Amino acid sequence: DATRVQDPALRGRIMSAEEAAGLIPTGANVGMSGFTGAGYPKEVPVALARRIMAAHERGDPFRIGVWTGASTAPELDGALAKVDGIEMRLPYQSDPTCRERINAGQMDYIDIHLSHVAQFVWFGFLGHLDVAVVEVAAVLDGGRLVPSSSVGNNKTWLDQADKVILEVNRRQSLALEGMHDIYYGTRLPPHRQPIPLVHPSDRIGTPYLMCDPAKIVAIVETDQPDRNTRFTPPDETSRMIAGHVIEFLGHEVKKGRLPNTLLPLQSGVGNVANAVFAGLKDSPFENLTAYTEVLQDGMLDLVDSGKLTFASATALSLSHEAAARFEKNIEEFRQKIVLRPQEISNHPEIIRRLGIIAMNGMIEADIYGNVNSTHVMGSSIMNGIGGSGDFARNAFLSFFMTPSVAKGGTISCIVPMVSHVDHTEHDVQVVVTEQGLADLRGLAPRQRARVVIENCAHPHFRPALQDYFERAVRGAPGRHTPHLLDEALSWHARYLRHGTM
Ligand code: 0RQ
Repeated sequence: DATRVQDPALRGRIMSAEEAAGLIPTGANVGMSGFTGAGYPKEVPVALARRIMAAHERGDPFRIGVWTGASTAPELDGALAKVDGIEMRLPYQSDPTCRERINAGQMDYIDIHLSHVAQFVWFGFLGHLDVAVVEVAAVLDGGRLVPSSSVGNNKTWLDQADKVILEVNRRQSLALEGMHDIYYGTRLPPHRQPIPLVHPSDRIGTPYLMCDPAKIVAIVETDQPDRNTRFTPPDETSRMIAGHVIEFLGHEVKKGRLPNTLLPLQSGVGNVANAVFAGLKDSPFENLTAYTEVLQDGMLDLVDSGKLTFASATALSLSHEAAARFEKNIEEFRQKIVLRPQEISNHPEIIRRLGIIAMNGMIEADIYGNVNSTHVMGSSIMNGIGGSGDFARNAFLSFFMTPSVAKGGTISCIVPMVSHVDHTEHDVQVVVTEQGLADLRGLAPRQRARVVIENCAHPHFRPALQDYFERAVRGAPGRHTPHLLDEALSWHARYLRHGTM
């Protein structure tokens, strides 16, 4: 039997993507699975986009709210954005067409801490969830579902939506069964209890998502693969940033502030994150663990090499090559990897308890250590805050990393004042560029400015930053965090006018 739908009663609800998309009305809020290009529905959103386009051609309005775990893929965000089918998007995206529409003011976007999304829905803060469209690896009996390559907010979507559409993906390995840990112990305040997770490998829930079968209105079968990000070997800049981070961790071990196993690692996605994990492979640290959102190639290599003994995440985000390796050795990886709902992978209580070492990318930092992760020149969204805030504020140690310059050296990523703030100076302990590392712990604002400029700024921009800071110290009305307000954002304004800071 080619179908992975074990419940005979539900087999009758298998239908085409077109028929399933026909069950989603205009104006609906739709909770879709998907996190960093893993485990997103691949058929229904494309069929829905066709339906929306046809409606628009007839002159009928048709737009929906799209809620996800995090970023998805061209077949979801891209397809729906291209036909102007998204009224409101949340909580994180990285799709070029979405970005363009959001920045053109044609699509609304709410950028939310990833750990907040599920509880905001339960609190009723975001309105009603009408439909869930969730990819699973298999449908078992009694409403038990084998989750796919990401968990994200699926538990909440299945619980909260009136109607559920499942995409059963035959391409996802059936051996994923048992890799997930879905915690059903969350409650609403004032009835909340401590979350009983004290080690990254703890299992506190069940391996299955649960869904009331009566709510399942459609099942669509697919064998399309996940997006799979292309893996590029770390470049020189990323390797230098990673080198500074690893040297610093070694220093912390020597000082007795960290054990030789470090503490559970979290890292954002991208080249720098992969470089950090590549660097850790050759480091003296042993028996590492990860408590993170996204498991990338670099982390999988570290599991393979035995350096990383256990990784907890909410999604896999692997290259084609790594995904194949993962599938081949999935039985072994299942002992060392667990996928959880994002409200648990990113939970502040757990992050604080475990003492996470958080490492995230940024767009820019200012001389006092405020960090902008999301906006270009103050007003255009890049992706979103993702989980960086969940981790940064609650971590044992929080790193923010970026090359010192962007766009061919025309932009300094260290600026007098950030053009948008995602992580305040209170949440940022270490700033790293390829130039060096600024350890801001225990430093007052003027002390922070000196080390950020000295250690992190590119030599081309360093004198101008020094000059700004010195004049601010002399001329600002207050000397605690000295700024010249007429000038603080002049670097960005100059870039917008002249194409260089
Ligand atoms: O744009 O490709 O058009 O040139 O920003 O920059 O250097 O490739 O770095 O891919 O690591 O992304 C902050 C966006 C960094 C990412 C950010 C331009 C630059 C390029 C990307 P181009 P790089 P990365 C886990 C945690 C928030 C979410 C998060 C991010 C593009 O890390 O989205 O941390 N973080 N989640 O040219 C103008 C500057 C710039 C700039 C870079 N100062 N001004 N443009 N760029 N610096 C994941 C999840 O939560 C799901």
